[in-house]
Amino acid sequence: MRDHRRVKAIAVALVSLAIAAGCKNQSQSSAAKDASTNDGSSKAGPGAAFAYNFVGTFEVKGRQGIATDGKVYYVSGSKGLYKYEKSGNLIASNESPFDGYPTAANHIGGIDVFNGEIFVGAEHFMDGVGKDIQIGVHDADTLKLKRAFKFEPASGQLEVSAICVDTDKRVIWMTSWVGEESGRYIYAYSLDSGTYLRKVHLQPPPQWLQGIHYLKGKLYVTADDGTADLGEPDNLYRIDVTDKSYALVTHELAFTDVKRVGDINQGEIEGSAVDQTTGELLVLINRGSHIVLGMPIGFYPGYDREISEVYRYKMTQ
Ligand SMILES: [Ca+2]
Ligand SMILES: [Ca+2]
Repeated sequence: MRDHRRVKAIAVALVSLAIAAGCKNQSQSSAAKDASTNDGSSKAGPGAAFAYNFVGTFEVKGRQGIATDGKVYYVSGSKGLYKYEKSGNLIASNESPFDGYPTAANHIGGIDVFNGEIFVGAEHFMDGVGKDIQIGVHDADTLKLKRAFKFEPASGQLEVSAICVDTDKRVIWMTSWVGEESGRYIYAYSLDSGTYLRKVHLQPPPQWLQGIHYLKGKLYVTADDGTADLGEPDNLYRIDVTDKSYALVTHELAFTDVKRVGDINQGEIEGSAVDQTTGELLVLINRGSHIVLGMPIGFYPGYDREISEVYRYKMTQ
């Protein structure tokens, strides 16, 4: 209880500071909205391909995935697709994204965009288990479904948490969040035919994958492997994928600078993408909801709702 009051007091103090500093966020209702201890402390691992410098954040509606073609941002919620101008204005949404799916779906994990089409990792998700995984291909203008590919159950994949397109080899990659295979494998499909190609064994396997993106021959995954209540950061890893059945995993970035109210890290990592026109890493992070084993059990002190934000990091080599 004492902690609760202390956190609230810190939040109120932060809001007062923000207003005193001429911050333009006075219309925002939640104290948590203005809370920020982002100190730029996120650090790349010793074997990282890039250095990452925090640029800023913008709030979005969806809590799952982020993608960009360099012109606009696309965001997925569990049951919605959204399109944003880079200034942050919402310009299109589709809150009936499962219309036309050949098999019933009720959950979207991540997304990617390539050549005017959005690639959606969709499934029927119930009680922590996914089934009927599908790759939905949506029109990037209308956000509506154009076609869908079924997954291959023999792959062993139990869920789809994220998806990306290797635009060079024309391969779609998916991650899973559920089951013993979560993090142990990523799953490959043909971009053109939707045919299942193979799964790749990650060494070592990162825990609880939530995002995947492709950049210049490498894959990158976000892992919800930090326990927020213990102040542990979530992480980004690089996968040096080849034609072999396994691929080595290297630590890229620890997200130690996620915004917070008080001392507790309330952030939970989701999808990732790279804006190749700006050289920025984009990572969707939710905060405020207290999540245990994937289930929201209420809000952290200082929050009355969950806030979904995209963090931007300038990448340099
Ligand atoms: Ca997710
Ligand atoms: Ca976490």
